[in-house]
Order: sequence, then structure tokens, then C-alpha cells
Amino acid sequence: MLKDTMLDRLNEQVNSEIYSAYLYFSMAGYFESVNLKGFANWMEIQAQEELAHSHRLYSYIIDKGERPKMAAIDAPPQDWSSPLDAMQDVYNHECKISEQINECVSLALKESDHSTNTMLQWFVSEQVEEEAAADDIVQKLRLISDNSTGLFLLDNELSKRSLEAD
Ligand code: OFO
Repeated sequence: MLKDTMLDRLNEQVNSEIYSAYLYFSMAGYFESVNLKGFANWMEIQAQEELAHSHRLYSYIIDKGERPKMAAIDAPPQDWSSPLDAMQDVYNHECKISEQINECVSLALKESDHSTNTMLQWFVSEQVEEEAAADDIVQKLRLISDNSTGLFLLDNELSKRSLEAD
């Protein structure tokens, strides 16, 4: 079983992870529309990873004998002014998700809920990677500035991303 406060918080996190997927699918559509198919591929893989994150939380709630409750998913933005604008949004969003995960951990510790704390440690490590991956692309885009050859090469690099088994 889970305490109600912990269950509610984990259900909110399921929602947040699905929103993340929705946001990244929206960004994938944006990148398709400006013919940056490597960026679009990176976003699609990212969106699929977010669905896997939501499923990880969903499965944990089930394993604890509780019922996951699905809430409405907010509509994500649909347009960005540039690839840098979109990737900066990814980085900011991931920082926000890291804060949410930290809040979940703090609640688990406050409630002496050790199994939830252990489950959440995977997310703590994952968020370090999520922030670093987004920041890496932001920094590259800053270096590239308005150099179209650099953008083409980065797009080609991002086209190689594939779904990793965790
Ligand atoms: Fe689920 O890590 Fe991004 O949001």
C-alpha cells in the first residue's frame, strides 16, 4: 500500500511524464515542419522514453496494490522561434521535472516510505542525464549560431539517436 499523499504525488508524476512525451511529440512536429529531421528523430525518441517513464511509475503504483488515476493532460506549445528556442525549452522543462522528482523523494523520506524512495532513485539518476543531454545540444546550437553547415551536421548527428533499453 501507499499513503494517500504519496499515491497522489506519484499519480501527478505519471501525468507530468505523459505531458513531457506530449511536449516532445509537439516539438518533433515542429522540427519536421522546418525540415530538421534529425532533431525530429531525437524528439520522437525522447517522447517514447517519457512514455516509458510514465509506465515505470504506473507499474510501481500497481505493484503496491494501488490504483493509478489518469488526469487530463495539458496542451503543449506548438511553435518555437528557432531550434535553440525549442532546445532551451527542453532544458528548462527537464530542470522542472528534476525539481518534481526531488519533491517526490523528499515526501518519501518524510513518510519513511523506503520502497518508493528506492524506486525514485532511478529517476534521480535519469534526470542528471536528461538535463545534460539537453544542455549539450543547447551549447552546440549556441556555438553554431547561424552557420547552416553546423546546423546540418548537428541534425545529422541527432538523426542517429535510437531507443535505448534501460
Ligand atoms: Fe521523464 O525525464 Fe524528461 O521529463
